[in-house]
Amino acid sequence: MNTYIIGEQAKYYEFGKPISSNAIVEMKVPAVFPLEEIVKIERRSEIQFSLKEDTRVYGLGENLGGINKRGGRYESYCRDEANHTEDKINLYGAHNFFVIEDKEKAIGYFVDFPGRIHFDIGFTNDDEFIITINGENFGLMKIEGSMPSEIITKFLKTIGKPYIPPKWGFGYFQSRWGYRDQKEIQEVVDTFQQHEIPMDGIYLDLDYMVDFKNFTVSRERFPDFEDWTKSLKEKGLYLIPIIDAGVKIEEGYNVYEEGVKGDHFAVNQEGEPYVAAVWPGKVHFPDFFQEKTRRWFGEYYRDLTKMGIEGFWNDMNEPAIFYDEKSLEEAVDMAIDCRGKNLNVHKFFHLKDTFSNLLNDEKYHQRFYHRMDGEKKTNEEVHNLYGNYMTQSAYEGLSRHLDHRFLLISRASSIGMHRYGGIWTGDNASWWSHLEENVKMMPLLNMAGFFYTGADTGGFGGQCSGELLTRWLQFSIFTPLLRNHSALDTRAQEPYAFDKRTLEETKHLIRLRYRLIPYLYSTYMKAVDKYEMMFKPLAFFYKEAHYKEIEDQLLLGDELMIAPVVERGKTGRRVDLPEEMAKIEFADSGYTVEIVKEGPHYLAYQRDRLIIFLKKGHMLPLGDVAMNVKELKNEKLDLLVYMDENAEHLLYTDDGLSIDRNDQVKTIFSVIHREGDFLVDIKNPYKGLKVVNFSFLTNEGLVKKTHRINS
Ligand code: MIG
Repeated sequence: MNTYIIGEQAKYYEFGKPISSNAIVEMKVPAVFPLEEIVKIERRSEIQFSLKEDTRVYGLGENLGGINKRGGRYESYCRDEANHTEDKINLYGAHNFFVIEDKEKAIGYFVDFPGRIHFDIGFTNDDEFIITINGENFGLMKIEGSMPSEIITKFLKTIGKPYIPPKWGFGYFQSRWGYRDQKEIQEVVDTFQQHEIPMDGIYLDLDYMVDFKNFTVSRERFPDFEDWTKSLKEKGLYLIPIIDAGVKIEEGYNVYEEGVKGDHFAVNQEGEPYVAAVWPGKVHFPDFFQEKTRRWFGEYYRDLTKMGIEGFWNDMNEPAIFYDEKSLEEAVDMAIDCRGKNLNVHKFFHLKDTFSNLLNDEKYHQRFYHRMDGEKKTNEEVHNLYGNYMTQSAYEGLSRHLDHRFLLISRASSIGMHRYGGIWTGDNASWWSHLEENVKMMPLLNMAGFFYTGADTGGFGGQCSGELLTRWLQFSIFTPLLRNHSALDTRAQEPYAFDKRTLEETKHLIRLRYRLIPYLYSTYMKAVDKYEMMFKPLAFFYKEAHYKEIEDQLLLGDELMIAPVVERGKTGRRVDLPEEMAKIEFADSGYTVEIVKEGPHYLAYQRDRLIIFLKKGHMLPLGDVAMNVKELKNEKLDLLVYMDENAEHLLYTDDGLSIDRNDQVKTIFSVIHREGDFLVDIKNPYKGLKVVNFSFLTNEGLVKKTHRINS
């Protein structure tokens, strides 16, 4: 075993010869420290921790089950899981970082391994946390610190800065699997405009392609794609096409032919390109583990950037597999064998299960191989890196094709991929419990480095109600990625597809999102620059056991606390304030503020309101409403200041597009409260800022003051 130090105080234990998981970017410096007794290695490896009465375990990123993972079991193994029910132990991401905390101390661990890992966190035995790693070669990073937040910052430094989207990525996006063609999508855009609901664009699902072939555009359904894309973009609207991992096997299709010629596809045991079936029918999977393949695949994104596209979503890259040739053949043979027979119940169910288990059967992963630095690895061994490398390929390609930032999200991910793109959290459903999971998952995704992220607002599968969409938006207007997306054949989910009440409520919320963009964008950038989470559990900052257990209230940035309603039929909810805060209640016509004392409260929270909390000594900036980010000028800025002796706020006011972030242009607002007066200073006011409307909140009430910028 070798031991290293990474950065400041992250220790790294190397067992055997780990396969790089693409996660750590900071240098490993050899150092000597004692062997952890917790590790046991036989063909598989086991790490054991004992859990005390008050031990909590936070982390594992994209997983169900809330913030404190104790009492459950989970798996790191990227999976196309279409049904996120409570019993599911893995989803699309493999995020092997967690923090164990008890009264005395907190320690963070990252298991650096690209294959299957199982986490039994006090599930089998209440006082035992057992990690089973499916191999002998792996790394284990250990980080100590006084608070989880400090440990997480250290961890984020070792894995490198998260991907930064363009500012327009903070807009609202409408999406639907099932928008048939250009005409239908244009109608969606027009209807948003008629209702004066802002948006920054539309995600294009499978149907824009010809026969599900990556990097093609159906001329039949999208007759003038280039001109349309460009004219939308002039208005500040972006189209974001989907790219799937599988490449259709079809003579004459350039990606297929060049892929075969260049040896770019993952191979079977005989060394032939492996055949699986997904949307296009039979496909080969690009072997993203080869550098030359990453470069090769990344070049194709140019076919679409040439047409004006500046954003993509990479889907099915766990990779998802409907069936493979061998298994389908076996299943069909079995069915034929059953023909005409009087099947007993076991045979019948075996037959039935054989077919339903074809979908995403994990044994396929042993049948194809990746080439990694000249070595052949089964997909199973390095499974969690597939989506990671696909997204790296896209990122590097897009960085060559475009001279500014672009939007890129992926479904499958592992830690390290956060440097190349964001993630959406996959095929959730229009269930209240999934809104709640969305809330709880956000901070855990941040822990794993994924900052540009969000769930399908309103839910992907199932039928959404107007009430659910409104309540969901009351949360997701704070998530960097804000996309309303729904599945084929589900109830229409655009804000105007429900009743008048829902339209009014959702329109109001989406417009408010645009007023929040200066704040959200800055909060994102600060989190990136300071290696801090954007969404934070109360547990990471407040020591009382009571606050540690609250998972449906989150801190956002340094300023806010949010406490969304995640249940049907509510007109209020309990909110626990860990300190005195200003409650801001938005209604159609503006907002009201009120200072609320520390402790538990039952607060009215009507559907047509939005309630957030501002911490003392902090400010909330609110910009203008605009129909999209391009049109956001923010000549006038409202600044609500909950005064302490002084308060300061920093806004990132760069152009939102440059890769160098124009040296991070920032505007700094500061206020000093002295002898009943509020002394204001604005440093480096951004271009176009004319008026700042201050509202100073103190125990004496609200004082308003207008500040004009002389230019
Ligand atoms: O097998 O492209 O998660 O967002 O709409 C389903 C169709 C494939 C899964 C994605 C979803 C997308 C859908 N895709």
